Amino acid sequence: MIPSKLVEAIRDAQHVCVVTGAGISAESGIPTFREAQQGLWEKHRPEDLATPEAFSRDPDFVWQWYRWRRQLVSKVAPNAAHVAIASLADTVKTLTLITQNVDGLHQRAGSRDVIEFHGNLFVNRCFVEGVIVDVDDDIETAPYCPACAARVRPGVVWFGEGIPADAIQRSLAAAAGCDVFLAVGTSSQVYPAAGLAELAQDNGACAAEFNLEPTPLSSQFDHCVIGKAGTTLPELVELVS
Ligand code: BV8
Repeated sequence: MIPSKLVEAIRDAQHVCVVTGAGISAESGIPTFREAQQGLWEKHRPEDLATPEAFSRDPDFVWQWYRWRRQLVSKVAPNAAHVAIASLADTVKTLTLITQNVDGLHQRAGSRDVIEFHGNLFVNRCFVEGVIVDVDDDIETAPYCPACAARVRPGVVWFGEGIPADAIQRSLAAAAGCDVFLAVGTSSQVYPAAGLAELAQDNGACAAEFNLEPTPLSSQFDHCVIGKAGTTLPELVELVS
């Protein structure tokens, strides 16, 4: 059930800011971070694998986890929630889409100018220089940088690493400047991404959470829409259009 006040707020909005998390890709078949890890990595928490320390310790093991995720993402398609957000951008005056996901599914659903807050699975960087490198990444072991021979890592933001300057600047501006803020499919546990909702509300935005279940931040939102994003987002777009 989408609150009519939320529909009206979006219709009247000059700027809508949407932040998505792993839950929006769940119906495409991508396991979320909170679900038990699978296969080789089932004994490891993502927080322990997605770190520079883990990569330094065992680059090939961490590399294989990302390769497995790239292969999985390559086999799936965006779902109705991704498509709904892409069409919402054509319905409202200005929409800023910030995603914590690294799967590129928003872009494949037609969203443009997506802010990839935590980078992208399909970009590779030199572990030492940080620059993007063009390597064959469909191999079992972490490649070597063609320039300096250091190991190559996935172009994602790991725990303990800063958010790319452009992404954080654009996201803070959008959260502080929007009239409506939507948090979709995120457990709101990872910062600074999880702090964007509060920044939006501190600046007068109406904030709504779209999730399967309540999260630690649910009580701070103006609206909480419970349900699968693949159902609730298309319903929202239908009502707003
Ligand atoms: C930073 C990319 C500082 C990699 C990710 C010690 C040192 C430094 C920092 C910290 C520290 N201790 C804590 C921190 C802060 C840390 C943090 O927040 N830790 C947490 C664990 C407490 N943050 C950081 O480290 C960040 N950097 O602080 O840097 C700094 C500053 C300057 C200079 C240097 C350093 C960087 C964090 C980025 C980590 N990288 N991803 C990769 O993908 O491998 S995080 C990763 O996890 C995701 O990107 C996402 O952000 C997060 C998972 O969250 P969700 O997306 O919400 O997914 P989750 O599974 O949790 O939840 C899914 C939700 O969907 C659920 O609520 C579920 O109910 C719902 N759902 C499921 N199905 C559906 C659905 N909803 C709707 N429909 C459905 N069908």
